[in-house]
Amino acid sequence: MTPDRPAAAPDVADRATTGFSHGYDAQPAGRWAAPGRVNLIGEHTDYNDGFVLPFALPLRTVVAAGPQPGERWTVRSEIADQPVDFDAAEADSPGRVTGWGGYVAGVVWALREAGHAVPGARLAIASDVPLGSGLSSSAALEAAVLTALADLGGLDLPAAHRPRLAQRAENGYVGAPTGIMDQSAVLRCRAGHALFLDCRDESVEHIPFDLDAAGLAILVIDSRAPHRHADGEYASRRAACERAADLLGVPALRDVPVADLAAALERLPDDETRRRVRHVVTENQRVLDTVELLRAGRVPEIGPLLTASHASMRDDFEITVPEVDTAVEAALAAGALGARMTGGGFGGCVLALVGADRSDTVATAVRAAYAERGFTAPTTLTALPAPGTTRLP
Ligand code: GAF
Repeated sequence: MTPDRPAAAPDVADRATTGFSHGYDAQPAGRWAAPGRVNLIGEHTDYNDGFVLPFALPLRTVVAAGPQPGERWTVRSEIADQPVDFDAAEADSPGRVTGWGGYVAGVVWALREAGHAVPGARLAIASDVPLGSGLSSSAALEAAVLTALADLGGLDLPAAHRPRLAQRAENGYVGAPTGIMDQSAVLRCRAGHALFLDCRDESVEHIPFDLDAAGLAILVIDSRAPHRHADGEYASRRAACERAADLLGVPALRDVPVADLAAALERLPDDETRRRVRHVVTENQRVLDTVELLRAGRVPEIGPLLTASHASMRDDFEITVPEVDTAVEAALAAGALGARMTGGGFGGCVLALVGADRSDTVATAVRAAYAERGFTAPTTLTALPAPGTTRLP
């Protein structure tokens, strides 16, 4: 997003180092960076054991960290005046540490619960990932902290196990019933690629996503819509999907192929449940179709799938709000090849697939549509697929 701080502000990694050295009067042992993400397509499919296709953003959260004696963790953040400090007993009590510190304590809890000897540490956090915009700032924080603690403690933690641990922090300590997509994206994505993830077995394929070569760009538009009851609505969508899978006698909605959708819908008791199921089943198919097109190098042709995904979220899953619908409509009217809300919904960001030379025109059109409706002006970013979590040199 267009950052609020001046363009000449220090780089995020330098800010984390400075936060550490000022806060602790010492130099960090290392710095770890984790990106935000956007999801190209596949929304609310992850907790249905389905498919998703996110890619990492060039916006990062950086954690500078160093050891601390005993089982004690101290965390400073550039968004807080006071550090958060907790010991093993607090880390072992889910929900005890609240606010942004809860994500850090949650990672310590998840690692300890899995039997790892987590080293005491001092940490300083800086981030360019906007909070509350649906770009996975929480997963970025979890991933950077997890990777820092794993490296500092020399923990035996295979890369493929890390997303589940980070997700466990969020589900079990913070108490948000999210799926596995965001943590997988920020930990496993590769530059220049989208991550095709099967959320049932967590197998991945890195799909080349070379927007430059295709003469295209992804414009990410922060809708700036206030999150309206997002947590409760997310949980209720998840519960509805699980109930529907029970009614249909399948382990998860992933097990309903699109060819069997009509028959499955006939077995469901009400229109709302039918629409929730239709979204998930058709969205899984749209992910598979998008992957096929990308594999064949037919990038512009994914546009209609993105737009169909948005319509499904708006009409069947009912997770969009006027601001995101306006952004999608204005982007399409200004020539975007496809556009959709990305992330959990009820606000957050919209992505639009645009000709590389149309990015400014589309952004201007969205701003104009917003002004006409009296919405808070949106911010925009042109996103290229960036790397996942890394230790910085
Ligand atoms: C949020 C959740 F964290 C993800 O797990 C996923 O369900 C997404 O919403 C919707 O696709 O980002």
